[in-house]
Amino acid sequence: MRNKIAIIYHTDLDGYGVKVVGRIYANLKGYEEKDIIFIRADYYKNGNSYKKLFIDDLIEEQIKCRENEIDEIILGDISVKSEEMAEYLNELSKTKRVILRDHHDTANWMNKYAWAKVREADEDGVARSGTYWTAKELLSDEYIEKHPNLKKFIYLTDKFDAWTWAKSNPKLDEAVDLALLFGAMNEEGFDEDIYPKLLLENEVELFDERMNFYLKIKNIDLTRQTWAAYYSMKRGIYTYKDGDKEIPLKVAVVSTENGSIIAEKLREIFAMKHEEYDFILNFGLNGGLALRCSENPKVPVNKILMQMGDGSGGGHICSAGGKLPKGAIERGLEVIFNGIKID
Ligand SMILES: [Mn+2]
Repeated sequence: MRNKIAIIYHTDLDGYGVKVVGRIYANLKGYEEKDIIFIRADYYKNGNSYKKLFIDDLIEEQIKCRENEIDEIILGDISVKSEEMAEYLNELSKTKRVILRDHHDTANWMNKYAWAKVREADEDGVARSGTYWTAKELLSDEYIEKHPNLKKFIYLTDKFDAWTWAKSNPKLDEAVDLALLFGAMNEEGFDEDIYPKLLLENEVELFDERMNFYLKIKNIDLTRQTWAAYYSMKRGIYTYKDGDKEIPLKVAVVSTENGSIIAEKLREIFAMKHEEYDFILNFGLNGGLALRCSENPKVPVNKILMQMGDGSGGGHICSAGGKLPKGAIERGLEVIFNGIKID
């Protein structure tokens, strides 16, 4: 008899892709919808209460109390934070199917467990997303081929999350559009309007007329926001401490909505204008931080984030995201600006 399955995923588009893939897998394996436990690893509980809910707390709250009812645990695009929680999952993996598929450099330590695979790139060196790795594990190529809309969704999500679109590839504008729509419609909207299309065997347009209208306006606004951010940015020096060594880094500081997309677009503008910065720091309007740098950085931005943020979040060598140090946004900004000398 089938019990329950838990799917644990990140809050962004790639995390949502893990939910989609996990949900399809669960249905194919005969789990009923009511027996799928969806656990969204949201940092904020109850809107903006700022109570940190690390994924470890979520597992503590939602898995431990009913572990006997659960047959399978899928984690994708996200990893646990503590060794203790990893050991707990390792114990569960002896009697249940536990799998973790992530691509964040900061989670590489989890590779010591047989059930966890954390890889940033495939054998050909192509950067890959959490959705891509989870789909590879849970769905057959044959199934994906038979579902053209799902195939396209996985492709676009993968391209977006691995930043392949940022290399000024107009063919991948649709990947950015998908992320913009996700930002506007959220998980609930995608469950209602996008998910049913992914289950069809005939090809249909993923975006309807009203979505296309929104995207047209949103893209114009994004361009305007990007240039506004560029002209109002602060340029300064951030001192990164590596043990006793101090490494001065040239930083461009901006604050925008759509933090990660604009940070990415700014990277292009810098390249276009031949400006050299060691990294771009984008303060989100909700206390989030998005850090970006070009390839082969002096210091990987995921390391800078660990020094600068509250210890949550994580990411990759050239792109990382997290949150300001504990306390009010103003206090957090102060802590960071104390570490930055503005030109
Ligand atoms: Mn991801």
